[in-house]
Formats: sequence, C-alpha cells, structure tokens
Amino acid sequence: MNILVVDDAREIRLLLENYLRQAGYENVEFVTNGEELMIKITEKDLAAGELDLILLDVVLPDMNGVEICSCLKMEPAMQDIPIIMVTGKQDDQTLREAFESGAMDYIKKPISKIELKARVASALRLRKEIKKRNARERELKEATSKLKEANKKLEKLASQDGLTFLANRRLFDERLNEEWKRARRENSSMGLIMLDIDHFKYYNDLYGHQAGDDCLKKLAKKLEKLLYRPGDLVARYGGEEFAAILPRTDITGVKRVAERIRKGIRELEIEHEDSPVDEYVTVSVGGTASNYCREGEPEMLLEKADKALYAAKNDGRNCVKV
Ligand code: GH3
Ligand code: MG
Ligand code: MG
Ligand code: MG
Repeated sequence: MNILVVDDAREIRLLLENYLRQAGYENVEFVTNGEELMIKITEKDLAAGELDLILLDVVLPDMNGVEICSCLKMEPAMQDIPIIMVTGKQDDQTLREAFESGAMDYIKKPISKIELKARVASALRLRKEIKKRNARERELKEATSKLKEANKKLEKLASQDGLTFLANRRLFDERLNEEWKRARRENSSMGLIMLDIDHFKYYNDLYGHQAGDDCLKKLAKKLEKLLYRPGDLVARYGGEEFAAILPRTDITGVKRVAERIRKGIRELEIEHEDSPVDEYVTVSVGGTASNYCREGEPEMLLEKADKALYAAKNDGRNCVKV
C-alpha cells in the first residue's frame, strides 16, 4: 500500500517514517507543504491505485490542512482515498472541521506509535475494500459492454443475408410493417419495388453456380448504390429476387427509381451469353405505391409489386411495370 505523508516539521516526518517502517509499510513518501502535495498527486495514476492513504498535517506553511482536505475531496478520483489528519491542535473546532472536510480519521500530536499503527491499519483496510469493490464494478462494466456488443453482432447477423450482406427477408418484412404503419400515420405514400434477374437459370447453367453467386453479390452492391436515399431499404427477398422499400415515395417516384435500377444493372455489363433478352445480365422490375391501397395489409402491397414484376416478365423482361 502507498502512503503519502504531508508535514512541514522534519522531526515529525522522521518519526512517522520510523513508526510506519516498523509497522511494515515500505512505500511511504514525504512532502512538506500543500503545493508539493498537489504536484505529487497529479503525478500519480490514482485510477491505477498508486495512492492509498494520506497523512495530512493541519498547520502547514502555505495552506491549511483542513482546506486542502476539502479541496481534494471534491475530486472524484480522490474520494476513494482515505485522509487522516495529524495535528497538535486539540480543540473541538479543529476536530469537527477536519471530519467535515472529508477526513476519515484524526491523530493527535504527540503521536502515539500504537494509535498511529491502529488508525493507519484501519484506514488501509477500508481502502482495500474500496479497491476490491471498484475492481468488481469495472469487471461488471466490461462484461456488460462485451455482452451488448455480442448482442449487436447477433442482431445484425439475424437480419442480414449471408451471401450479399443486404438485409434479409426477416428484416425486410419487419421494416415493411413499420413503414406501412408510418405511411398511414403520416398519410404519406410508400413505394415498393421487386426485381428478379432475367433467365438466371441459364446463367447458372452456363457459368456455374459460383459465378451465379458472384453475380448476385455484384447486383447487391449496385442496388445499394442505386438506392441512396436515407430510409430506403433494399433486401435479398429470395434466391435471385430483390425487394426495396421506399418511404415517402409516390408512384411517379417508384417508376423513376425502378427504371434507374433496371438501367443501372444493365450498365454493369455482366456477360450473359445465353440470355434470350440481351448479351448482358438484365432484371425485370415491378413497383407499386401505397396510396393505391391505403386499406388492408402490407401484404397487399407485396402482391401488387409481385404482379407488376410478373407483367414485366411477360412483356419481354428487362423492363419496368408499375
Ligand atoms: P426468369 O427470367 O423467368 O426469372 O428466369 P429465371 O431462370 O431467372 O427464373 P427461375 O425462377 O426459373 O430460376 C431462378 C434461378 O435462380 C434458379 C436458381 O438456380 C437460381 N438461383 C436462385 N438462388 C440462387 C443463388 O443463391 N445462387 C445462385 N448461383 N443461383 C441461384
Ligand atoms: Mg505543521
Ligand atoms: Mg425468380
Ligand atoms: Mg429470374
């Protein structure tokens, strides 16, 4: 344990050094006035437990020990470090002020070896308990924050598609319900887009399943860029089907975004030699907006978008229907 003695009288310092050494305390440091004490304290890592007890003289050349004590106790880092006042002043007033200033104990001069030993031991016992409690609190805090982080990761994993890292169907359905409610509350229009890769079976057949997966990843990345508005959500809805929620978007907006998506995917120029539609990978896009079906459930919106997608497929693919 680390003890710091503050006393301006050399003979008292020598006496305390002697007594404390005899009591088995090895780490004792000495300063002679308030200013030195302040400097010493700022040098120490209090959070790391580099100071465990202060023996503080009341009458010092530059400051009053009681004032120093109340000043120190205002520092949060100092509140857990016991201070014992040491003084020749025996009056009740000084005693009361010492305790009021936050001192834990009081030793009168001339110093009795037995009394000093007992009071120091008792203060350090308390200090040890406080250190233990603080360590436990720190551990608990760390464990809690680790748990929170782990939960966050789990939550993310549970709502993310493993191949494309887009939102998965679970998160999509959740958000669709939320946005549906919000759109009704705000009396705003919500857009919904569904898209499906054209002749993706042929793509897999020609280039292999791995290439098919790579193609899905490229599309996902592009879709994230094409849907840049905050609040927009794009998800992998099924195998080679994607869906997007566009809050506060009416049918005109949906049409514009859907066409942007169709064009953007085509511009990736991913070769698809066996496609009857184009030499590159294309998508068919279906869209709708909620102001056409304010009553009912969000599933109706999905149905509408799906029907529109089906119509786009029937109309030759690589096109948009709303
Ligand atoms: P259409 O233009 O009518 O949509 O034709 P299509 O061939 O794309 O449609 P279909 O539904 O017949 O086939 C979808 C194909 O997508 C079949 C399946 O092999 C492929 N697919 C679905 N999920 C994945 C995936 O995760 N990875 C790969 N590589 N292929 C997938
Ligand atoms: Mg003094
Ligand atoms: Mg499909
Ligand atoms: Mg398809």
